[in-house]
Amino acid sequence: MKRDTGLILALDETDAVKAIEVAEAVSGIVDAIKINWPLIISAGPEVITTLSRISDVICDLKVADIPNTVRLIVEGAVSRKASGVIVHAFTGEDSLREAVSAAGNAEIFAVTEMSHPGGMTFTAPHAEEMAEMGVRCGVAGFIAPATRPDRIRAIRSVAGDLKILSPGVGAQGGSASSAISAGADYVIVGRAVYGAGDPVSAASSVADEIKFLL
Ligand code: NUP
Repeated sequence: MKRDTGLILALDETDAVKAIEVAEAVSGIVDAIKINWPLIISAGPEVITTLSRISDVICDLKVADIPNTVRLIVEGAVSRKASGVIVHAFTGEDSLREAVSAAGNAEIFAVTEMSHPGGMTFTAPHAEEMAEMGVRCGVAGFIAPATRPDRIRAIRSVAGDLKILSPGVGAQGGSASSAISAGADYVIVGRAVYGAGDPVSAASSVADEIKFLL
């Protein structure tokens, strides 16, 4: 995945027609489009391939399963032209290794600590351990919370040069510039962009906010 603007759109729009419109409109401003179950369930998995003609696509499937099932899911996403897949790290080393192997040239991003308040209960206390395991397993990077920049710093201290993608900007209260300053390479922004009256101007203002920090 390139890094021009450091902005990844989280396209959780469930109206497929509107989703494609937003994707096309912001394609020059974002480095990738991340899609999640809301759009995949409403539009079908072929939306991965459709969007891949517009931008790099990261499938945020948060895969959390036994190694064989992880492989089947990751292969399915990559065969539809996903360039990255997000998986949970808490499933352990065997599942994470299988994800990396199934991805081939695509990138696996492991969730270390979730951005919502509930993420502090079970994910935060083990986030550094999960990141250490991710490094051993050969993941491309980690998901770490923009809502808690100090936790991005903690994950960065383990992640070395691997990528950190940070959700939680805007609607969840995090700030794009604080996340990048704390060590994130990319911010992931959803509602504050696709839900804005003018998604292009909303995306541009996030890109402007972080451009001198990249
Ligand atoms: O910890 C996480 N927090 C989070 O918000 C891990 C994620 N993958 N996400 C996803 O990022 C979430 O599911 C949504 O797709 C996006 C954030 O969207 P928004 O809060 O900017 O609308």
